[in-house]
Amino acid sequence: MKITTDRISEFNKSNHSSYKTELDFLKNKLVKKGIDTEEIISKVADFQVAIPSWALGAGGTRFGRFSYGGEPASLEQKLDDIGVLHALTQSAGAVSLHIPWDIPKDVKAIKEKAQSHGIVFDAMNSNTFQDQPEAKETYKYGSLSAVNDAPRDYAIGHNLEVIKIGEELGSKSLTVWLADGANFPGQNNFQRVLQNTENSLKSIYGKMPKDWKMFIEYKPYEPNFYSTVIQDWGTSFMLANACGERAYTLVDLGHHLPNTNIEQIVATLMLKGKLGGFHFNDSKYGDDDITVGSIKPYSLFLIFNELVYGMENNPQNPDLAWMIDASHNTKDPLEDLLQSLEAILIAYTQALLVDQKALKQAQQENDVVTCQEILQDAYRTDVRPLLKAAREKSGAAINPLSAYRNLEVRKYLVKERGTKSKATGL
Ligand code: PSV
Ligand code: MN
Ligand code: MN
Repeated sequence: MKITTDRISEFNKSNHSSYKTELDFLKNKLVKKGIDTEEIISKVADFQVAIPSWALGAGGTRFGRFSYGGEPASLEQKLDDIGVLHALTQSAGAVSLHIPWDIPKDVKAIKEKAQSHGIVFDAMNSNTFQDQPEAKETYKYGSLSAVNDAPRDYAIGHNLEVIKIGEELGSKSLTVWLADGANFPGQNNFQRVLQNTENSLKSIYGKMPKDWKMFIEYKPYEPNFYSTVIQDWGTSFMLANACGERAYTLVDLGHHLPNTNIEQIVATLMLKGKLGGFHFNDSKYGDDDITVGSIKPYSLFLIFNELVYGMENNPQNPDLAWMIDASHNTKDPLEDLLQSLEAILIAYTQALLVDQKALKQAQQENDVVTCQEILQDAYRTDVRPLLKAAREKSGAAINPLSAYRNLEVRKYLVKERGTKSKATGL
């Protein structure tokens, strides 16, 4: 299904009148505070978030999986779905592929398909947490950390294969997330598995093309429940430093124990120039992978506040690879991704409203109350009219979710692909 610009502008016309009044009201308010609203609108219009190939089907749990109907059954169809998201929002112009779930059969055709939707290939994700049917070695007791050479070399080889596929597609980065760890005390020698992981990552890094980056994810638990080899940002940071300049830590919002101060982690990594990638989602308990901003929107704002500060003040940190990493069972996955994109842009816009100069002064004067007021004033601003303006500026739908429903996209996809099709994913 191709959503044309004509259909979007037609839809926008019918949504125009009320939003313009809201926008004028907000602009007036912000201009009085000395805020350049046009600059904010441009920044928001430029913000691009990659969509992971595994989020386009109804999410999996180990207990069951319920197809939503019309799920993409091939990589081409996944790109078509992202094409729908991008046409509606103009902020989802990238895909993050998972190998082996998305091995392209015809690279040229896949590249053409992506190009036709304005989609580029963001970070490639390797998978050493599942044994594939044809696998020659098992990852049952670890992959890059394994105590036996054979599975370790096999996992290294897989990562190199992923890089090769990524090179053909035009990707420039590899994301490594390891499930490696132990379920019981005594199972692993902590030092040995960490050293093995470092050596393995170094050997992948050494063979990566010189213009590629490596992103190292961390996660405190799951699937292992006693220990995880790359359990926290400190471990990831240390491994990235051991690998070299083009290796970075990747923060996934769901990969923290409850109440961890993620914004402080972000700030620390950016100061050191080592925050490379970012996975958005939300959680109540652990790696719940639910819709961005659905549980802790204020935390999301505080995290964005540090990201914006870092983007403005830390030239030593590279441009970030943004991605949504969510996947769950009950919603239409495309609607869910539209909600996530909305939440990301809302938090970003609110963070752009923070009066950094006034905040610095209040911090300098130890005026704690004013510091808090400044942040909360930005957070409590309903910035949605600015988002709508950004969307209109970039040719997207003013309200992507209602456009999606209005255009009956899902109905069309079910008609085309059937009710039982299933996408690969977690
Ligand atoms: C598993 O926790 C996970 O959600 C990681 O966050 C990865 O980024 C993703 O799977 C894909 O491998
Ligand atoms: Mn992730
Ligand atoms: Mn995860």
